Amino acid sequence: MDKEKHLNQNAVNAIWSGIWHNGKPGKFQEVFRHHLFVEGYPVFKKYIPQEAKTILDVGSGSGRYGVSFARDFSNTTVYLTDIVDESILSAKGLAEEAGVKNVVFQKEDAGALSFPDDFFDVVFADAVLQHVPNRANAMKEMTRVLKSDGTLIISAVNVWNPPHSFYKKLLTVLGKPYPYGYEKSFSHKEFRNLFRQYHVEVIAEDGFYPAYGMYRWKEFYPIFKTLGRMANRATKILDFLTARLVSRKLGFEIFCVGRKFGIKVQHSGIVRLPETSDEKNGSLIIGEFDKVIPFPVKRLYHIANVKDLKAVRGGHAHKKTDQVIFCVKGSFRLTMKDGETMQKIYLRNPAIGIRLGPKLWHTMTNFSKDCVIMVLASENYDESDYIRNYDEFLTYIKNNP
Ligand code: T46
Repeated sequence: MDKEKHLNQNAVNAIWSGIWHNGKPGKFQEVFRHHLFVEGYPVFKKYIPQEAKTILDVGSGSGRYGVSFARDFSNTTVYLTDIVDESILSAKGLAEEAGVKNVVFQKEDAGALSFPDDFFDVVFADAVLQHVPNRANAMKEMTRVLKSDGTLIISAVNVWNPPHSFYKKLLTVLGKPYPYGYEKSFSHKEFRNLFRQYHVEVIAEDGFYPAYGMYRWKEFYPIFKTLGRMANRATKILDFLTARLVSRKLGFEIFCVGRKFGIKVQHSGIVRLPETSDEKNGSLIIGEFDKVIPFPVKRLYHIANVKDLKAVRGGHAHKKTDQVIFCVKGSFRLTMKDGETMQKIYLRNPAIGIRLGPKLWHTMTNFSKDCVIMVLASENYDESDYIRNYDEFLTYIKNNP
């Protein structure tokens, strides 16, 4: 496993502005020929829905992915964004060369995007999260600007690509420090957990170019150029026989594709609390009631210490009480029924609450051992406000549409 050096955002920006500054005009076509891109692009492309109208490329770098999406999805507007001016310049040059017009260039910090909520059909970030010092902010922002049911695609270097880890070690031993020594390698498990934490349902996992780690050794011995190519062919055959198992597990880069969940039942909604966080000092989540809670709050209660993991709580609806439910620690499953539609959601992010309006049947199950729930309610406790029988609930909503 990598031992990451922690760099702040300015230091990371300085590294990248140096890299793109060297990408002088005239060399732009080369980025399309780079092996990593040649291997990666077709694998990413198949996860972009044909009907996507807006794609955000976060940390677009040279622009090779964003420009290619714009070329291949001509009814889409692709927003290429990067925190480094030199990257934007490189990407603009590439778009000009490729002759694509359906592109927008914007300087953006992945951790503080200027776009409104629920704006993009696809948010794509190739090999960016591994460079971002504040990953929580970047995840929060990327999922904020993504539409409900939109597609999130995030890739990073794979912790399970031994040739790459070895390459980094060898550079260090030879006194040639790896320029991105601070980068974090990811596993699929980490991606899955991260996606779930931000309420994005994982729909696919993939990876590409397992041989790249070895191909890079050509820097030390030229023979590895040939061996890397041979290894690449071998992995392609193995992938063909194993439904891409080798690339998915051992790819130099791996990625996760997810769909942002949306509320499908009536009388509900998502309440997002602003959050500031950093990897070292933790997070601060703020709820100014009059700004974020859609009703005046009269009561707060917590549910905790659920010892029986098979416990079932809730199993009722309210006639008048409006509520927002948060999982401040651990996780649980919330099932909601409005009489026609049922929806199940795992709550696990303390900054994301679910509104439980009146006339919405709700049940809480699958509690983690450490689960702590917090509920804000519009009314004080009143047992006569509860409907605790499902048939009665159905009759009630029929008579009180
Ligand atoms: C809800 C879900 C999300 C009170 O006396 N005062 C209160 O403020 C509350 C919330 C409960 N109680 C009494 C009523 C019951 O005798 O505490 C007992 C347990 O309540 P209940 O079985 O309703 O707990 P849950 O977890 O099933 O439901 C609670 C809330 O009651 C309910 O409004 O929407 O959490």
